[in-house]
Amino acid sequence: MRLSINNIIVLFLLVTSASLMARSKRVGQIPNGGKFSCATCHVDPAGGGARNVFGQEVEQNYLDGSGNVIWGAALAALDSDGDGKTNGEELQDPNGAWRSGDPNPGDVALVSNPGDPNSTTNVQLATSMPLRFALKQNYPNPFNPSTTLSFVIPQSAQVRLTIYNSFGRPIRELLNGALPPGEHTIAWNGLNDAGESVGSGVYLAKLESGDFSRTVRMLMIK
Ligand SMILES: [Ca+2]
Ligand SMILES: [Ca+2]
Repeated sequence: MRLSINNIIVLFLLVTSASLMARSKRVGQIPNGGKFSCATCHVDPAGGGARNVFGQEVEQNYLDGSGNVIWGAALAALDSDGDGKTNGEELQDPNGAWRSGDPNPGDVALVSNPGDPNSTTNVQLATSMPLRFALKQNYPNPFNPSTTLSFVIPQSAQVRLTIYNSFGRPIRELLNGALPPGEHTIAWNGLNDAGESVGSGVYLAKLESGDFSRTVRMLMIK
């Protein structure tokens, strides 16, 4: 049979639309896949041709037998483009819990491209838990001569961090002032307010902010 021009055009359109459908189907198999559409997986934003690093990862390891994207914890945990954010963080689904057909997770404005290292979300994940007050155990512990304390405050607040000796007497005010929300780290060099090196023993670090108060025990061993 000789193919007429019309037949060739119809054939071409069928093949093209089939491949376009396959592509747009895969966009729907990635959380917030519509944000960058084909550019999520392809170098050319119009789609087709070479895949970017995320697209290569998906093609090589995360397609099932029918060519469907296997989105889940494993793919979400990788940082395909090496920009310091996991694929899941970039797509607002850090744990890979989203499934095709679910509403898009997180905040679409914060979605960045997992295949483009120049596209990075710098904003706190909209899906992450709200920050809560916390004071972490000092590190190292036991320590000599210095140790580090980390704490989290959920909003801008007046914060005081004081070191007490084992008799409950304050010996060093490490911090007393307003801080922005987030995690903060401060070192204690083992000196008291008089600038003297303290001796071996148990010390307490107490974080206070509004109604919040938390204490950790620290051990200095010389
Ligand atoms: Ca990344
Ligand atoms: Ca990126």
